[in-house]
Formats: sequence, C-alpha cells, structure tokens
Amino acid sequence: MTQTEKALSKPVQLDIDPFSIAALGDPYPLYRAMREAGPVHYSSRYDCYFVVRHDDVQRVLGEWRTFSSAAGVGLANFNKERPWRPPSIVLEADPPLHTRTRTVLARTMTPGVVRQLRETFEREAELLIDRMLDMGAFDGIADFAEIYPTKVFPDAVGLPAKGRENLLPYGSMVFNSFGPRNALTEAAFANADAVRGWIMANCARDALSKDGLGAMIYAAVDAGEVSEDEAGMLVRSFLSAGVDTTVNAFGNMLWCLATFPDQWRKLRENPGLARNAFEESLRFEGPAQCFFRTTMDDVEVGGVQIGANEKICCFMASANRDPRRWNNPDTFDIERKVVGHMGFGTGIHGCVGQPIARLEGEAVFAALARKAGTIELAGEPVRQYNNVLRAFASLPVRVTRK
Ligand code: OVV
Repeated sequence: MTQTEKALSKPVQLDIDPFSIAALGDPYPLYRAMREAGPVHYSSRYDCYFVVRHDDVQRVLGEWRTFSSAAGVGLANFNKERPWRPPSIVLEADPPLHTRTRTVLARTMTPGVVRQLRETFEREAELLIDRMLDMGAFDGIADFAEIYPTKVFPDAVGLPAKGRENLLPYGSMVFNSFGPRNALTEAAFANADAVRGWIMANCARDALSKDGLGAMIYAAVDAGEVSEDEAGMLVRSFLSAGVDTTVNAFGNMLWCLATFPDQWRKLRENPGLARNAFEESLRFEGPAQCFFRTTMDDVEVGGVQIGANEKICCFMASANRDPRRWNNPDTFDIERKVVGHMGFGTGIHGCVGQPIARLEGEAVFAALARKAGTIELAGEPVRQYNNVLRAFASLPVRVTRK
C-alpha cells in the first residue's frame, strides 16, 4: 500500500459497546478482535475513536500537544458539555498548568518520602496478612483489598479517620464518570452530594494533619507555587486517584495468584519477586482500562484521518495484551520483563502516584509470599462493573500458613 492509500484508510466501524455489562465483564476477547480488525475504530454510538494497539496507545498518550487532556480524559468533551465537577488541575489539564501542579504533587512522592513511609507500610502489611491467615477464608475484596489502601494512603495524606467510608464511593463516581452516562454512572451518583461534600471538606488545609502529604501540598502555597484553592484541588486528586485504583489492583493481583498456582509457587519461594509480580498484574489485569484524549487538530492515527476536537479512547489494557509488543500476552508471568506496560499510563500524565502504589503492592504481596502456603478461590468471584475500572465486588479466597 502506498502512503497516499494508507492516509485514506477509514476507521473500522465499531458496533460492539465496550461499556456494556457483557464487554466490561470480559473485555479481552473484544480488545483482541479490535486489535486484529484494525488500529483505529470509530463508534457512532459514542462519536468517539478507539485506539487499541500498543504503539498507537503509546503515541497518543505521548503526544500531549496534539492529544489534549484539558477537555477531559473521559468520553465527555468539556468543550461541548459542562463537567460534573471542577476539572482536576493535573489530570484534566495540559502544560503549562499541568507542569506546575504535577511538580508539586511529584514532590510528595520522591524516593526520600517513600523511604520514610516504607516502615509504616510494611508494618501494616504484616498485620493485614496475619489477619488474613487467622481468618483462613475471607473475601479478597471486603476483607483484604479494600482494607489496606483505604488506611495507609489516607494516613500518609493526613486525612482524618472519620468519614473515610466516602473514599470508595467517590472513586466510583470519578471513574464511572470517565465513561458514557449509563446505568453504572447513575448508580454511582446515588449519594453524590453527601460523598462530594465530605471529600471537598476534607481537602481543606485545616482538615489535614500537619505532617502528611497533604500538608506538603499546602507548603507549596506558602512557597508561592500554587494558590490555596489549587492546593485543595491537588489533595482532591490524591483522594480521587489514589484509593480505588490500588484497591482494585490488590483484588486483581490476589485473583491472579489464586488462579495461576505456578506463579504463586514461584512468588512464595522467592518473595523478592513481589515487586515485579505486582507490576505484571498491572499489565495483565490493570485496574485502569482506558483513558481518553481530545484532538487539538486534524491528525492521522494508524493511517486513519481524525478531525479536530474529536474524542479518542486509549485502551491501555488492550495495549498491555498486544502480541505485537508482548510474548504470550495472555499469560500472567511474574518474572516477565514488564517495562513498557501501560497499567500506569505513559507520557506526561503517567501515574504520579506510582511510587506509592508500588510500595503498597510490594509491602503487601511480599508479606503474603513470606507467610502464606496456599492460596485458592473458595467460591465464584463476583464482578464489580465500572465504566473504566477492572474490579471485583467479591472474591472468596482460602489461605493457609506456610
Ligand atoms: C489519575 C486520576 C484519576 C482520577 C482522578 C484524578 C486523577 C484527579 O486528578 O482528580
């Protein structure tokens, strides 16, 4: 095919709804079919383009000047419709605003800060795993995945203990709202005002401890880097992005260990693999399945011409299973060289919290590897449906001591 012919190719018309319950329950066959049918798909249902191959996802997320975040990173185009909350000043922003706000956030996640958090995170991880082993049989979501990230990270931020039950409902609102308006969004917003009210009230300087990551954000106000209001918005980003993501990463990782016994055996025999194993779970069953961008200009993606002010959905979870990039992509392999996975995204908006997410994952799954003998499913897992998060509602698991 000549370049001219290539430039003329049309996107594949997408009839399937990736945000239907059936697709959300089992998205990988759909991702495969889309990757094989072509690089770019167009959905008239959503008036949105879908990008599914590793190279293309990497490019779209990399070229932030062309593929903007400022009109929202969900399906809603903020140039055309009002967002449901004031946009995030880091996620839903382009440089130069994004550069300034991300710098302030990143300073709270440096290796020095992580080193200081490690002791507490590891102690809490030991306590968590001891409780699991005492229980023997437990729900991997309610008793495990939801427990640790809703404690150690809010503790580190300096959030008060009272009202933390609002964190997961808020995360559900945030992540469902990146998808289309459907029954899932509707359900997530059932108690929206109370949940949002608690979140906003607890982002204020006075609500937070004087020695946490939240206080570090407010120190940037005193240094003239952000305004008091912007600081509150950055604390909101901690609470929006830092809880549901890690909770579901934990649930998905536990499911991987319970359903790939050879990989569990390897981890149990070598707890030093915990960090890479957690990383591989983010490739294989990452919680954040997709994020959107908006085109700033006419642009060609994968040989397909796309106009300006169009929405593009980048499926990181499909890029993470693309056989063009990975050997045996549908195999969970904790010794895999997993660099280049998109579980944390990529480019200037790549997860700023990843040092803390990795610390949490390593602490918990290394403790599990040191202490547990067997892990197995004790019943049928139940899915939690969310427009963009891969999640379980319930995950019955049985463990024994080493
Ligand atoms: C990465 C992410 C997810 C959800 C919310 C935010 C960020 C935010 O900045 O509010």
